[in-house]
Amino acid sequence: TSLKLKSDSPLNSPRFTFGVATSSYQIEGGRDSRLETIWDKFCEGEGNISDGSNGDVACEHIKLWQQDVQMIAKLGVDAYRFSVAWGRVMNLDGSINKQGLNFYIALLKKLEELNIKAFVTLYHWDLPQYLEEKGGWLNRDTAFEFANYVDVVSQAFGDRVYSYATLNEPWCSAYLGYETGIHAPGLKNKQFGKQAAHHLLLAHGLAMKVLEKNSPNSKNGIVLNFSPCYAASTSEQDVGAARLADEHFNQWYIKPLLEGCYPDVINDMPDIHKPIIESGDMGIICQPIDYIGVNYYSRAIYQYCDEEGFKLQAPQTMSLTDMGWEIYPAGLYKLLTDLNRCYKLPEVIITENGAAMKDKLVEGKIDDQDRINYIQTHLAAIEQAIDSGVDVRGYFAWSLMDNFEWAEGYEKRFGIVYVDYQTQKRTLKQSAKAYRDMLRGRSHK
Ligand code: GBH
Repeated sequence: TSLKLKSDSPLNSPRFTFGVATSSYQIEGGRDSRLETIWDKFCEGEGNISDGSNGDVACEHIKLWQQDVQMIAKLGVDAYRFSVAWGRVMNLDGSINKQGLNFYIALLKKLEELNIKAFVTLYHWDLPQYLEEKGGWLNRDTAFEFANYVDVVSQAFGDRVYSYATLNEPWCSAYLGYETGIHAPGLKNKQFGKQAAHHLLLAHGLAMKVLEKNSPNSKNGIVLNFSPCYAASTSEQDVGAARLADEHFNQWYIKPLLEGCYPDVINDMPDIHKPIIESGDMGIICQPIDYIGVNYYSRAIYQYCDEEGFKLQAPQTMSLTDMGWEIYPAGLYKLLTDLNRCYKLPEVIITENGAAMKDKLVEGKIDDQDRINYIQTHLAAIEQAIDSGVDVRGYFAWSLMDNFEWAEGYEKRFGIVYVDYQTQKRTLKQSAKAYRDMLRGRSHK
C-alpha cells in the first residue's frame, strides 16, 4: 500500500533528488499560441494515433500551470522535469516569441519560489513543422537551428535552471520517427534512421557548447532511453542477436557521446544505411556532459532472424503494464551496472520510470497498487545499483499526470495523478499519495 525508503538507504540522502516529469506536447495544449509541430501534422494522419486524438488541448497545462505547480509542491518533490516547446518560444522568421518565452520564465520563477529544482529538457520531440519541411532531422542545418534556439532560451532563463537536458531520447526521434514511422514525422525508410540520429547527436553537441557558455553552473546533459537486451535462449545465434540489437539501439547513442565513435557494428552495415559524418562531428558530439539521464521502462528479448540478424520477442510473462511492456526491475539493475562497467560514466539520473495501468476512478479514488509496486521495485533496483558502485543521483516518476501518450493518444495513463479530460480535474492516485508520503518521511525532510 505504501512506498518505503529505509533510513540507511542511499536514496534517503539530501544528495539524491526525487522528482516528477512531463513534456510540452503531452500536457500543454495551447495549440493556437505556438507554431505547428511535426506532432500536430502527424496526428492529422489517418490511423496514426490510436484514438484519433491530438495535443491541441491535452491537460491544458498552459492555462492550469499555476494549479499544477501547487500540486507538484504538495507532492514534496525536490525537482520538476518539463520540456520547452521550441515552437512556443521561436517564430517562423527566427525571431523570439516573447509571450511563449514568458510562460516558461513565469513557470521557472514559481518553481524557484517553491524551492523546486527545474530540470529543463530542450527537445522532447515537438519539432516545428516548417523545419520538417526543410528535411527535419535529415537536414544537417536543423542541428544548427537547434543550437540557435538553445542559445535564445538559455540566455533568457539565466540562472533559474538547475539542469538542462539537450534532447529526450534521440533513438525515438530518429528510429520511430524516420525509420519505422510510428512517431512523427512518420517516415519509413531504413536509410533515414541513422542519419537522423547523427544530426540529433550533432545538435546535442552544438547545444552543449552553447550551454557551457550561457549556463556554466547548471548540470547539463542528455536523456537517453535504454532497453537492456536479453537473448531468447543461450544459443550462440540468439546471444549474438541480442548483442547486435544492443549496439543498434543502446550503444549507438551512448558510445559517441562518451567516446566519440559509433559502435563497431557500423563497419558491417551497408554503406547506404550509414550516416554521412563530416570531419569534426564526432568531436562535437562527445562534449563533456555533467550527467546522463536514463529513461527505463522495460527490457527487450531478442532472437536470431535471417533478415536483420535480430528479432524482438514478445514478453513471455504475465506481469505486463497496460502498454504490454514487461515489468522487469532487474533489467534496470543490469542496465546500470553494465553501463558502469563498459564506460567511464558521469553522474546518472533516472529521468523517467513509470507504468501505464488501467486506472479507474471509483468513488473519487484511484487504487493503483500495481503502479506503487512498480515504483517500489524499481527504486530497489536503483539502490542495488548504487551499492554496486553506480553513481545514481536522482529519480523522476513518469509522469506527474496522465497525458497525451503519443501514438496511443489518451488511452494510456502513465500519471501518478489522474486527469479527467472532460473537466480537466486532477485527482491524486494512491501512487501519488504514496510517493508524497515517502518523500515526506525522508530523514532530511
Ligand atoms: C518515453 O518514451 C517518453 O520520453 C515519454 O514521452 C513517454 O510518454 C513515455 O516514455 C511512455 O511511453 O516494445 O517492449 O521493447 C519511452 C519510449 C518505450 C521506447 C519502450 C522503447 C520499447 C518497448 N520507449 N520502448 S518494447
